[in-house]
Amino acid sequence: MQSVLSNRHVVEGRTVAEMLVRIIEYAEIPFVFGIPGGFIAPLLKRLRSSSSVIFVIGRQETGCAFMADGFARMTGKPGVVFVTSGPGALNALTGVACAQMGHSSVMLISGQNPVAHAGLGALQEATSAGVDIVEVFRHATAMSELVGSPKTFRSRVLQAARLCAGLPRRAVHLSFPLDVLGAELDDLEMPRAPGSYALATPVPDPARVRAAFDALVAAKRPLILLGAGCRDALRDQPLRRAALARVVGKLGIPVVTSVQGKGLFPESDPRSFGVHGICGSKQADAYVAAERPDVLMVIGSSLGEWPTKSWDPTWVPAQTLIHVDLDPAVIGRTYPATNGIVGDAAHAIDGLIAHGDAAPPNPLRGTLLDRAKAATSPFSKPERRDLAGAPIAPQRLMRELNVAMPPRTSLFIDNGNCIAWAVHHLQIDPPTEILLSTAMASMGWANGAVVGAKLGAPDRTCICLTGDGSFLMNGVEISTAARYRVGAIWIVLYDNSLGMVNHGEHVTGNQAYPLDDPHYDLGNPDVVGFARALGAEACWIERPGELGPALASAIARADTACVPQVIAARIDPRELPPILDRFEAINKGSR
Ligand SMILES: Cc1ncc(C[n+]2csc(CCOP(=O)(O)OP(=O)(O)O)c2C)c(N)n1
Repeated sequence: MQSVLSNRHVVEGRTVAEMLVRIIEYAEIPFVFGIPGGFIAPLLKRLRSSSSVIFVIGRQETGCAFMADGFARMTGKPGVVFVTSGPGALNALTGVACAQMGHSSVMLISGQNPVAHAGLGALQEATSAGVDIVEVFRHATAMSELVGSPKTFRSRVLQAARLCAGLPRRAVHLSFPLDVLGAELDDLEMPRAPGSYALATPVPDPARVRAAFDALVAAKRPLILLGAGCRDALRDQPLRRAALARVVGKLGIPVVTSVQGKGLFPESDPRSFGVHGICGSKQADAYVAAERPDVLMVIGSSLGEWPTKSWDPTWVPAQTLIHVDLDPAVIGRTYPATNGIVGDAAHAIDGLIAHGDAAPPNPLRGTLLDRAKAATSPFSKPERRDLAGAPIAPQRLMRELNVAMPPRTSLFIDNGNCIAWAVHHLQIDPPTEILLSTAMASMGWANGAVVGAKLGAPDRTCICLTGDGSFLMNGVEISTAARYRVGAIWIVLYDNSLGMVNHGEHVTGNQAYPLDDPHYDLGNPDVVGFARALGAEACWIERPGELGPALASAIARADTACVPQVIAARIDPRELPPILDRFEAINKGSR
């Protein structure tokens, strides 16, 4: 029965649990990730009878939250996770916190003991008599609340949906006592798509954008930095991307991205100087060192540790820093902004494009930029990209990966040396994209995220690039992928070590420990055997030249047979990852 309010709908089923699943159905969210447990029994029962929502049962709740994060990033819809109280919720904590810090829409729904048992020592007690799950998540999400009565159900769910689906995206948590899940609702009216209740994003003040544009044009050495906050503005927006490239080309303004924004602006574009920051491009470093930008416009980056090279003060102009962000709290946080603009990236970029199209070209500056780029390689040790022999040099492997990835690849980078290899050595052009979770930087993140991503975007090639330690931590979600026939692909950098830690200690310990020191070695795990046992098709590659054919056949099998694919590459642990500035920053911080 249709309500008198056109955007509201009367739903079938009377209980809170039935309503909750119904809302997910109406929002056209096809998957809920999670692991069952007694305190969410009414939700599980309702999920069994859903005709449009599949319950993707993961192997560990952290992985479920990672999967939801990957799904959300691919689809723009919230990734929903159902877990039980106590260990179920606690296991999800790291994954949910990664989503919160990575601006990804993840909604965690946990169950807990019935209200009548609160404080009486229930199994997996979720109040302060046990582990207070709502409080735990309050410190790691944008909202964590107990829905203690059917009467507050509607307002809490709408509030959570608003926060989760609006920009900037966030993680939220709602916890339901078992008896509340089973309780009947008086009011069955709910919005058809709760996400549509997300607040409109603030539009940047046009006068300030104009002033920013004028400053860039008047500058002697301008620079634009695009962060991950530009993803919605530039992903799947070829016209806006092309227009931006046209304008910065015409005006001779170089563009860098943050680590998280890598590839949002095509890195092969003549005006791109790659990533500025830890593991970034040597062309970006050379440009800011030689030219010392006098006007810097930052769009959609919170200017945290990565893009600022651990808050290096030297590259940021004192006179003119224009900083555009949705979150006023980050504007001017690291460096004083002379023109702080609260608003979304799309409008800011569109403003620059409109003014730029009307402005005269500056071919002279373009020539200077061409020269600056030609003078420096983007790579710290370019010759190592050609290394032959086994084990494979990671630099060489990245070079080969760049060629082997088909267009429209979504490459999820885990946390370990693979960040450094990928961020420094890959050149990413849309529609291929690179996704990272470098704020929380949890090992294992990409291993789960790639599964949710491929579920959300089956037409894309979804690859997880991971170290072997991270693979052992969360690669178990291969079993989930096999169970639900998800053709996600893993490339495992196999060095039999927690390499990043060993390399960091090598560099900061005056080389007291060799690069292949066995202290952090993993005991030669057979990761190919592990992957096969979980249901993947898997192979080793040992030498340069083997990745291309292996990846081509993995992609074909992933998409035709829908079987997860794992390629384990034996890499040389003696190659130093290009992340030495971060090792040095840690070293300084510990003194
Ligand atoms: C959950 C978690 N635990 C510990 C760390 C600290 N840490 C960062 S990288 C790393 C080693 C990763 O090893 P591996 O996945 O094998 O990648 P490699 O660096 O060898 O390429 C560790 C322990 C972390 N980031 N996340």
